[in-house]
Amino acid sequence: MMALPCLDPRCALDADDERSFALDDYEGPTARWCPGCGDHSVLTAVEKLLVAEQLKPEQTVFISGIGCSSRFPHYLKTYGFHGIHGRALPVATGVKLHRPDLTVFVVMGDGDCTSIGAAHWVHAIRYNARMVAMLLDNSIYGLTKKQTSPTTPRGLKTNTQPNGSYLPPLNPLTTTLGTTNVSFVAQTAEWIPAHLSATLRAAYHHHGLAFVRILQRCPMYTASIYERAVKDPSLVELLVHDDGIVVPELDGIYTARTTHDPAKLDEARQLADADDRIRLGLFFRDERRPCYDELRRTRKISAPERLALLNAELDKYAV
Ligand SMILES: Cc1ncc(C[n+]2csc(CCOP(=O)(O)OP(=O)(O)O)c2C)c(N)n1
Ligand code: SF4
Repeated sequence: MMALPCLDPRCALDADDERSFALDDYEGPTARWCPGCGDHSVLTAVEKLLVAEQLKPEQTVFISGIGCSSRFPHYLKTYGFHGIHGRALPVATGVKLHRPDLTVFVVMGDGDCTSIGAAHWVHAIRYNARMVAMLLDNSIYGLTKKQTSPTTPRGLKTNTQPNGSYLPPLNPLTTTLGTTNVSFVAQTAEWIPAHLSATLRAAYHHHGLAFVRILQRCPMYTASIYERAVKDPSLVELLVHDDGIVVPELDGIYTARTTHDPAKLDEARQLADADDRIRLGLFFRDERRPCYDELRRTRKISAPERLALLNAELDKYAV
């Protein structure tokens, strides 16, 4: 889908901008994640997306909470906000409301989004402001060194539950798909770069809040979780459809497939609920759902106009 023309007057200022951007224009300092951490792959895929879409660094913002994954904005030369644990989504919604001309990306860990940030998560999905929200799910609190998170698999031993996690893990896909006004839900895996890139591209072009759960390896604390699936493609099933995420490079490698029309919400919920295998692809998309940032958009007024309005109000009380 074509990006909407921006209504913000500031955009008109650079209509003649003929700059082109290379990787170097986005790449920040060397990332300090552990060797083999899946966050590196996500950063690479995001940088490639920025180049492919030629996003202006000064009009792109990455907003995160706190966690290993939330260090993301430091490693890019765009604007960034490394904020408060669990609060990336409300900050991002505020940014998008006030600066509709910016392209907003959100980076959250599973603790960040689905634990302390859970209330914000549900409401941000309902608000459906235009942004890409990435959940980098390594099923653990990484930064604070191996505590159980809501997505930790049952039985996995952690520092807070040394006898094994007690409860079945929360499913971020079904939770998101169950939220009123949800408009885009996809799942991908950072160890399949072609699928990751295609998913981020679809999310970027979505009109609304695109929620992408990225299965992420944490070799430090949850190395065992995706070990088998990384080596054996038959353990991964792709959702396929002409309106879904199409990745021809994976034909012949990932042969387990289910055809799913992303317009079908009930089917998406059923597919997301099954925990017998890893399913990747576009579960749901509906671009007709209302976006809060568009409904609340007001005409920008200049400082002299604002002053005139204020004076007119004050004049009402003049004696
Ligand atoms: C309000 C608040 N509560 C708790 C913390 C401590 N804390 C920092 S990061 C974190 C969890 C990080 O885990 P996750 O969000 O899954 O990201 P990861 O490090 O795995 O990428 C916690 C509990 C904090 N910084 N602020
Ligand atoms: S602790 Fe895990 S999530 Fe954090 S940087 Fe290391 S490998 Fe990555």
